[in-house]
Amino acid sequence: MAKVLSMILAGGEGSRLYPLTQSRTKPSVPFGGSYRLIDCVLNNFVNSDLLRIYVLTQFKSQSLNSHLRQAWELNSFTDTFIDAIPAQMRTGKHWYSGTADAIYQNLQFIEADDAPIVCIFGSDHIYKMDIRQKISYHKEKDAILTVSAIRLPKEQAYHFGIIEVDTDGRMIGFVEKPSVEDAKTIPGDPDNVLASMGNYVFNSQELQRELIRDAADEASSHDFGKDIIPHLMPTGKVFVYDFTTNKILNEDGEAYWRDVGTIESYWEANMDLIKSAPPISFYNRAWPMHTHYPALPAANFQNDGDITCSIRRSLISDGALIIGATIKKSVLGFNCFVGQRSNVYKSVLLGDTKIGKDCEIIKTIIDKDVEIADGVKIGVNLENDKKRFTVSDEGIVVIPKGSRIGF
Ligand code: ADQ
Ligand code: ADP
Repeated sequence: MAKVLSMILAGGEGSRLYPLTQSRTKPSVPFGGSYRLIDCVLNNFVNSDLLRIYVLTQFKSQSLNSHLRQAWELNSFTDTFIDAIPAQMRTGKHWYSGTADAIYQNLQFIEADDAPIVCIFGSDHIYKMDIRQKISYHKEKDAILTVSAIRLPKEQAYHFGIIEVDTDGRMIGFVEKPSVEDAKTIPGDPDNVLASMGNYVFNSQELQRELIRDAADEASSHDFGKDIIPHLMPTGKVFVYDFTTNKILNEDGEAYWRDVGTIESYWEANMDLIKSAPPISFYNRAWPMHTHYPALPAANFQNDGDITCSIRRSLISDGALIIGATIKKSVLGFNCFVGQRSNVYKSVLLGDTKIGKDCEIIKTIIDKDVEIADGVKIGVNLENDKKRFTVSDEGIVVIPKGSRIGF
């Protein structure tokens, strides 16, 4: 395998995930009890043995930096690293204007590196990918750029770059976030489109040339989806990697990929983890999911006299103390306390949460450091909740970090 340099775009503001992104950048949003969103892409690289990684940060990056340091620091004598690069205005007094500008402003790290292949991946998707397989495909096709793609329902087209491909895998059409009406569906499959997964394998030389050209183009928005892909496509050397062909060691099953850009999709992706047959599994020991585990005792469940503790189909992280409460179809992050007779259902607790006695918490996302007094009901009367909290169109209540409710 040729030498590979990887750049992770981790500067996303994540405005549609507000208020979870009120105090932190999107890749740092906790997920699945023990993880943060960025852990998926980092595990993909680490498990693919690709250990030369720059993580480009910008907005509200403190908790992301802290997580990278605690979970992803590489100490080795070899040429491997996972280094955060904060936005430093290296090319002028402005922040990153688009994803291509984020890479352009750090071009010196690519120029200084002798890796012929550069991977550029987003950081806010839930999936597992053996990236080596994508790089092999890229080389087989003699591509200059390879874009990963997945089939999605046509109704979602406006969130994604929509691709047309020929029988050889060559990209022959690309429109960034078209309207649903304008999106080209897959031939013979009028209900679905082929969407870009926002991750790219480039030949380093061509990438450098293209970024320098794009930076000088005043009409460009300096974005991979809007500018770089459409500009490179006519060369005939942009190829499309079919994610469904990617196989992870010891696994078969459907390819799972979720963009968790909205409160609804974030909640759904958490719920996916606790289905009786989860569409993505973090249990494969040949593909471990690394993260930072704080020094906490194992989860503890206790009855209180006649009041039984009932946990059903839930993920509960370390440090939990659940006394005489019912937790069903929920995901609990580190250090959660739930008191007697409380009922937590279809909810996602990000951690450091304290729920008192006799509470009813339904379909609610509770950010970190939240304390809820005895007897509080959330998610039961949505009209009432809307006066106090963010409630998504689909009826998911979100409690912001640090809230104290009912005191
Ligand atoms: P979007 O997801 O809308 O579309 P974008 O918001 O630009 O693209 O984010 C891409 C990645 O870059 C994310 O991981 C984000 O966190 C990060 N990012 C965004 N702005 C950044 C900045 N200024 N600095 C550093 N990092 C930044 C893209 C593609 C579509 C594709 C979807 C798939 O443009 O074609 O379909 O991803 O989700
Ligand atoms: P998140 O809500 O994203 O999980 P954390 O609460 O874990 O964020 O904070 C991550 C890091 O941010 C901490 O390890 C600490 O270094 C820093 N941090 C958090 N809150 C503060 C604060 N009030 N003052 C200074 N640093 C803080």
